This record gives sequence, C-alpha cells and structure tokens, in this order.
Amino acid sequence: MERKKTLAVRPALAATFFLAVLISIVVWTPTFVRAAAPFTVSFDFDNGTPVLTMGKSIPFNQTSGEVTAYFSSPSGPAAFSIQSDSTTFYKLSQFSDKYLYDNSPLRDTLEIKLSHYLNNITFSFATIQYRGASGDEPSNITLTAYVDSTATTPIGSAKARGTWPSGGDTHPQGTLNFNSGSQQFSLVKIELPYQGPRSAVDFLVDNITVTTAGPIVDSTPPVTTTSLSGTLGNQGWYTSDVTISLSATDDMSGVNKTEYSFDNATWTVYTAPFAVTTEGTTAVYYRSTDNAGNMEASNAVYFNVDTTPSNITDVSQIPADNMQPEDTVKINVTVTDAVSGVEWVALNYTNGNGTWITRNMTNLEGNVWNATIPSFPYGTNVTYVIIAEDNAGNTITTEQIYGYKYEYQVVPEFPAASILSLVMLMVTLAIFIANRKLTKHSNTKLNPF
Ligand SMILES: [Ca+2]
Ligand SMILES: [Ca+2]
Ligand SMILES: [Ca+2]
Ligand SMILES: [Ca+2]
Repeated sequence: MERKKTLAVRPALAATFFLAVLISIVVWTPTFVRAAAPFTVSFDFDNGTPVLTMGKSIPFNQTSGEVTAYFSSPSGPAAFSIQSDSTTFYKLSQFSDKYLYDNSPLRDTLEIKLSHYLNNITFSFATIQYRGASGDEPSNITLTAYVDSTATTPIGSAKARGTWPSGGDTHPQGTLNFNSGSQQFSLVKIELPYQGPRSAVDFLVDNITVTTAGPIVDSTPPVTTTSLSGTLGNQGWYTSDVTISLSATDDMSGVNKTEYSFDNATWTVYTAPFAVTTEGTTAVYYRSTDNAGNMEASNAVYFNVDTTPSNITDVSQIPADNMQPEDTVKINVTVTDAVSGVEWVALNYTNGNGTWITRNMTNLEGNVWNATIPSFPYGTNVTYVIIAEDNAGNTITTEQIYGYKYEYQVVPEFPAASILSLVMLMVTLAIFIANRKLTKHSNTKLNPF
C-alpha cells in the first residue's frame, strides 16, 4: 500500500520535467575554492539556500555555509526529487524532514559536485527494499569520489549497507562515510550497483556532511611529456615536418601552464600541437608550472628533419664521345646533401635490351662518385640515370632533376667517315691508274721512230 502511494507522486513530478531540462542547460561551474582551514557543513535539504520546495527535481544547487553542492544525475531530472515521509509515506527515523529521493524505477546515479575540495563526506541513506527470505542483507550503496568532473579515474570509493528496519521504520537505513586522506575530491557519484535479483534499485539520501580539505601544500612541479609525429625516415631522421605535442600532469594543485622554447630563453605558452618545418637538428625545450607556482626544470627534445633529396650535378662520361667497342665508359657525378648527407649513389643503365642494371657508385673523393659501364658491341645504344639517397632516406634520380636520361652510342662498324675515306682512296687510285695509261699511250705516240 505504501509503495503504491509513492508511485502516485510521479505524475506531478513529470509535469516539471520539461522545465527542469531547461534549467539543467545552465551549467553550474564549481569554483574549486580551497579553504584556508578545514571546516564542515551539512546539507539536509531543509535549511539550505535556496529553499527547496517539496517535489523539486534535480538539478539544483544547495548552499550551506560557504559550500555549494550541485545535485544532478545522468538519468535526467526525473530521477531524483525532494520528498519527505509525508509524501512517500515511508517511516525513516534516521532522516530529518526533507530528503533527496530516487523516484525512478531504474538504477540511477546521483552526482554531487561541490564548490570546495573535500576530504571527507558522510551521509544517511535508505535503500528501498523489503525483507524477503531470511539471510538476505540490505543492498550496498556505493560512493565514488573524483578530483573533479574532468577526471576519469576515481580517487577512491566506499560502500555501506543499512540495517533492516525496526521500531516501525519501513526500510533499511544506514550511514556511509568516505575519507580521502591526503587526497581531495570535488565530485561524488552515489549509486546502487546490481547485487542480485532482490537488490534495491531506489534509494534516499539526507544529512550530507562534508569536510573541506585544508590548504594544499604542493612543492612538486608538474611533469611534462612530449610526443612527436611526422614521417620517420632512416637513421632517426624525419623526412617530413614534425608536429610536437606536449602534455603535463601535476601531483596536487594541477597544471597552470606548459611552455616551450627553441632557445631555452624565450618561452611561448603551449596551447596546441605545433609543427617544426626547419631542416636540420631542432631542439624544443619545454616546462610546466603548477597552480602552486612550482616550475619544472626545462627539458629538451631533439630531432632531425631532412625533407630535401640530394642534388646531383656535373655528370660526365669518359670517353666523352666516339666510344669504341672495346671502351668501358667511366661515369663521374657530383652529389651533395647539405642536411643529412649522402648515403649512397647508384648508376642505373641499360643497353636497350629492356633490362636495367644497377651499379653502386664509389665515392672517389669529396662529393665525386664514380662507376663504370662495361664495353658494348658496335652500334649499341646505352641509356643511364644516376640515383642518390640521403641519410634520411630521401631518394632522387637525375631524370627527376633534369627531365631526361643520359645516353650514348658505341660507334657503328662502318661509320660514314670511313666509307668516305675509302671512296676517296679508290677515286685517287683510279685517277692514278688512268694517268699512267695516258702517259704510256702518249709516249708511244711521241716516239714514232
Ligand atoms: Ca532532511
Ligand atoms: Ca532508481
Ligand atoms: Ca605540483
Ligand atoms: Ca637531404
């Protein structure tokens, strides 16, 4: 019977649902005040500011003394509202008049954000369940504490179960206490985890007493870490721009700022990842300062960037032209790389049969590299390109630089010049023979006697 009456309260609560959704859009931001000395205040929903009317749904603020608590739930505004024994028809002697009642039949989480960092919280609770088979224990209610609403990992938790009612009370009631020791928290989540088919899904809280944490004694600077992103080539060189991300954590008071510098003298406040486009070796110095003013000693990360391939110039061949079938051809080139240096140079040639042959070039002296193309028969067309890779792994070919391949032809077996010489020789010989015949005939003619 009592439970039925409780359910009758809900339609009236639903009427305020829409308004409450609108209110919940106005985000209340805790100011995270640190008290000069610890003090204790209580929230009992009866005496705080503003006055909470019966039936009021979350979210709402309650201020008690210097501390403001903001009550909300991921389940939405219908999940919790202000009620008392006069509206629920329960009898709960551990509670003062008004309490915060979980009136949704789901498993609902109550979140309480506080304006101050705390290190202790105590509250009264009742779990809405009825004693069934003997040996059943009342359900455990749990509290999980977080540094603030951005924290994903709790600093700790506690659980407690009430005792079965006696003396006319209707539901199990108890008290839960959580003390965080030297740690601090400003957000708690209260819920009833599933504990079997007979476990409670609804609860009430009241008389929430909190103790603020004292001033923070923080003498440890934050710790900053870096992460680099870019295309990593060979031997630790990046072959692209490098983007640097910094992140920092602090043990107690929190990170106030992170800074970076390229000279360890002029500092810039870090707000977002930034790119370094300068080739060569770059040092990025970094440090962070916490809210207590502790500054981390500067650290540095060093990295190498080479985005430019080597330059290949002065390609020469010996002999320069008129290659004979017995000639090997020496190829000399000059290769330079101002940033990471030249790793290797190769000669790639073909005699036109479709197969390319690669020869490593030898570093003769300075920037001069050399390789030899073997001799080929009369009339062979030889095509070649030079390839160079720098120590970072950037490669380039002469064809990419200049837009063409180098080529030469071994002399044909009967070059035009030789044929011409032969023809001239034969013509000379013919003239000579003709002259000889003419001379002989004349002599005959001139000497008739
Ligand atoms: Ca109360
Ligand atoms: Ca519930
Ligand atoms: Ca610190
Ligand atoms: Ca280079």
